[in-house]
Amino acid sequence: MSNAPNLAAFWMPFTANRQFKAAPRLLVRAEGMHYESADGRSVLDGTAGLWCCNAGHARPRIVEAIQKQAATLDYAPTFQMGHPLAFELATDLAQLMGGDFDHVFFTNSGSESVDTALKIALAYHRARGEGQRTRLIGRERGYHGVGFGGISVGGIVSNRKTFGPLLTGVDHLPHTHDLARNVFSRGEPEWGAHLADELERIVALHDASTIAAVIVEPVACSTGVLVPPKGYLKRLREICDRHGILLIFDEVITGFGRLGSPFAVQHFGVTPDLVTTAKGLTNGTVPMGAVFARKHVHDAFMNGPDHIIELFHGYTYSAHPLACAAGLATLEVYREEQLFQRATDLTPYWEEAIHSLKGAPHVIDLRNIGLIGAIELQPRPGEPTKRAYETFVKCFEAGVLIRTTGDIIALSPPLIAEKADIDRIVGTIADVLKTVG
Ligand code: PXG
Repeated sequence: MSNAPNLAAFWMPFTANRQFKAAPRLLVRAEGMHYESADGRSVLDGTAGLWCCNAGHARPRIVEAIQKQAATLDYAPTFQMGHPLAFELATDLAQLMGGDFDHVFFTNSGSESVDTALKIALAYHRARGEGQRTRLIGRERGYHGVGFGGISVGGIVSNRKTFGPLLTGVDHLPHTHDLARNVFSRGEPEWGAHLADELERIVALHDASTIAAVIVEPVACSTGVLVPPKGYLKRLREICDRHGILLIFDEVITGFGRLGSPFAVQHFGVTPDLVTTAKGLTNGTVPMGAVFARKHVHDAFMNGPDHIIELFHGYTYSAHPLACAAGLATLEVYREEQLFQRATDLTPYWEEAIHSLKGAPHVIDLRNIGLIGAIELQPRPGEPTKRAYETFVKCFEAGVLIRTTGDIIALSPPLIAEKADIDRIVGTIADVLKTVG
């Protein structure tokens, strides 16, 4: 590469910087289902970027909306000021979520959405005279972004162990992964609903009067796709109800059609009190997150004198005009192309394709839900992650972008994928696994 940039200055996130810079993988263009690499190769996107480009790349309607907005109103404050697109987008989102999720708080990322939801939960109880409810309950192997709130309730050891004591007053549910019982599950596994009852044990330990909220990903994706056991989420909801605890669904990945429904809320038929989102909200084009609050949560804040700010929280870029324009255009594309329905229609084909890898070298489990798939590999003895990483590099060289976490391959193609794209993603992985030691 003659025009290769100097790679030194960019301290890359969640990356082995020295390894990457010794053999970089640069993307220079994207359209539809494909990236183009710096060396001019077409790379099929098996991961929708980082689980965010649900409508595929460079969609003209979204591109044009961002361009037009940048030239019309580049920035406007939303503290004691406003601009129309923010209200329009919030209205559209509330409608898409349905139920009594009547209010939307804008952020700029999933991590900020999580922090916002946790703060709303604490402030909600205080506003109702239950300010002693300060405990937050997360789950082992959960990923809720990288803010101090998110890593505190999160359960990914590497993301936590380096950063000190984190938030105090946090406890964790057990994760739901059990290969001995649920190996090669299709959709929701049969075994494990009773793991929700661990919340009763946590309540008994701390007393319900000290617990503000439980936060879980409906499907735990970043940790390697842990699909909730049948009935598990419903049970969590029942226990939260019994004890006056708020339930937060972190839908940063499951939102916007990944499971075929607009949100996991509809897919599982379980209604939490708050929902965090980001990623697919703008199809990954402009950073934006949104927290959905049900009426009772929002209304608990609307009690004091009118001139008093109800929630001392927000970001310079909450409801940024470019993000709002991108969000509105994204929702139009989802609607007009019926992409959530498309994801539903593709799910059986996707499931068969993923499970066709049964018997492939190193594969110890396959699991799927909606347009999400996971291929768990046997780690190399004494060298965890290396087998999956090698698979990732070889797939990229063969023109397919996959994502790995530990020794698990996680797949989440854009919802515009064709069956032939699915065949290519899975076929490339099958071929590569034969060559990986
Ligand atoms: N919650 C969940 C459930 C997420 O998946 C976040 C919060 C944080 O979002 P931001 O926008 O702050 O990154 C996420 C992000 C991966 C991967 O490869 C997953 C995420 C981000 C980057 C990579 O699994 N999820």
